[in-house]
Amino acid sequence: DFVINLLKHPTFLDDSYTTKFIDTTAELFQFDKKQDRATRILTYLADISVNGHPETAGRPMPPAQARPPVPPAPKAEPAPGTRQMLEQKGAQAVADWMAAQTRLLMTDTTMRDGHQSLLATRMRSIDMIRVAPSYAANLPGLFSVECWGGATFDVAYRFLQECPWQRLRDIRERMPNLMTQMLLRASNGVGYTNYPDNVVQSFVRQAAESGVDVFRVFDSLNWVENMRVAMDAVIETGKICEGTVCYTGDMLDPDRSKYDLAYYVKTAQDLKAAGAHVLGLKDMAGLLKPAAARILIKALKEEVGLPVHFHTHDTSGLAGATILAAADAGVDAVDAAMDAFSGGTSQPCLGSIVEALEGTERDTGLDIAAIRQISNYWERVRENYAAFESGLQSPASEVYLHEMPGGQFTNLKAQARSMGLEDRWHEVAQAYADVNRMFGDIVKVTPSSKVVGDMALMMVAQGLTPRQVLDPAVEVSFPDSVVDMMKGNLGQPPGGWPEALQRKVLKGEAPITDRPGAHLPPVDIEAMRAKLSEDLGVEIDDEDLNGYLMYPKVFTDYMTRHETYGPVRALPTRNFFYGMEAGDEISVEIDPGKTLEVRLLTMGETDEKGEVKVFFELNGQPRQVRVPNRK
Ligand code: BTN
Ligand code: 3PY
Ligand code: ZN
Repeated sequence: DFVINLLKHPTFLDDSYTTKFIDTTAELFQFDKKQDRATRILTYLADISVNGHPETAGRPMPPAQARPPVPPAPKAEPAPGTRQMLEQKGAQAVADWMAAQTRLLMTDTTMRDGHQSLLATRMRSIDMIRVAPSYAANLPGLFSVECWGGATFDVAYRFLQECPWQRLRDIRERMPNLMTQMLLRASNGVGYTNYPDNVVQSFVRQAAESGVDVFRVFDSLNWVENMRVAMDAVIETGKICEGTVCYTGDMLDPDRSKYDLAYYVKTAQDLKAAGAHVLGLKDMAGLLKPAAARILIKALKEEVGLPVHFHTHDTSGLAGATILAAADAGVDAVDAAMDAFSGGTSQPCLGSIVEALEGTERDTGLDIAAIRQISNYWERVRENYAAFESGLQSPASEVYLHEMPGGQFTNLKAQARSMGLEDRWHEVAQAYADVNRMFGDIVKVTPSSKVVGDMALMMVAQGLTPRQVLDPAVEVSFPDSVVDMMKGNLGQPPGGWPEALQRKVLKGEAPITDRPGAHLPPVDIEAMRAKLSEDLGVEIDDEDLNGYLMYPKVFTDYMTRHETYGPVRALPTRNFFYGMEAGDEISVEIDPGKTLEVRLLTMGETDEKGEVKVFFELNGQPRQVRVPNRK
């Protein structure tokens, strides 16, 4: 396919793409396929303009006064930042440098966890790429920008019709002085299941090559045994391995002694022994209270000896207080999001932390005016995603009951809504807490959190009590994800699974207790490539192949839609979700320097075949596209 070949053409990848490229690589242009891409984009615009986007139907609209987001102008050439240090001195040198800083280092999570936690992960690449040069020029003192991994990989292909690898390359290129950061679910990659070792290794290699600098690696049960394959693969690339322990429960509650101070220190020491350059402390639900943070951070710093990078969520409304307590206790780096993407189930507000520490020993040194300007951009961006807002209006102390991760909260709520359980949300929250206890009090983070959520929804929907679930005499049909987890296929929690429940779930089948990856034969990756290439009739490069290995069906569906709609990633977000109205005019840059000027003139009546003719002007020339009216 021409589109794919062009986007992946080496000349295009290194961005030396100019019109000269057309002259020197005529073989790519011998069919008039360029026009083809434009037609595909017009087909998409016509379809959305006539039928609406399936994902925004019936959802709140952007505010009437919404204006296109304009990124702040870069103030200067990007000053050298952490990226140069990593390139020139290596991962260990960056870790040593972190530990030697007095100032608090900051990671901006807006482009990953911020929108994952507030907008169901729906932020499109174009909104990130356009502001990346402003970050590079105006905030060169950031530690890193989290912009990849977690749920963003899957959502890019599945819902946004765009290539996650291209997003990474584009951000990397426009932000050459800042380290990019990703979230990696260890053996679960960026998926929900344990992958064969060689798939995990291949994915990590590709992520490093396409532009990831810092890998935050965690396991959904905090089982270090199941993190080694991913951590080793990261270390081998020369990038930064942030071995991460997830925080759960309440460290200072004597009734929950499973996750006490000694547990966290021991896990952190195991991560250090496994080769972590940096220790990640991942409070995915925002449960770490300020008093506990003081004790925990101090102990980790003293007893482990790695720089500590703290991540939390503001669901309770108290995350700012916890960050300041962690800063007092000597944490090296923290995560926060730009104003417009902070608070609630997202990270606490980056600018407010910078302000709070100004003039103190931990002064971040970041330019608060630059932060405000970038945040104003994000405010405009967020307006276009009104359809994906969760409606959560205020802090929720209930988070200490259910312990749901910020990235899951809104998803589970949407799942509950789709099952007609939205007005029984507080029962779902209670059931979630009950399931956690039945499962033996586990770490709940992707994918273990999804299993707990599946079980909780099922109990509320069927009116099952914990007592009934545990009663051997009551027949229960457990969700597949629960059966899989009890088989040991996500690994082992501290202390193992509760035996009676496990027996009931497995109906006599024997669980595994060693690493799930040890039971999965290596995938013949090159055979996969050949087969996929034949099935799709296109060349499959390394990025595509790794996308396919993570999500076979999601990837092939994406490729099939690409045939019809072309590079819709280039559309402004407003038009991607809502199409155009008669008289609207937009610019669509489908390649660097190659821009389509699109005007929608009018839409015709629906004809006898049920089709609508949509009249455009494309770069001044009249064009018509016919699409089915599905309304
Ligand atoms: C998706 O599948 O949700 C994202 C890709 C867009 C598919 C287009 S949107 C207009 C048309 N109507 C549909 O239901 N699918 C296509
Ligand atoms: C993810 O794995 O996507 C997460 O955000 C976990 O917190
Ligand atoms: Zn998070």
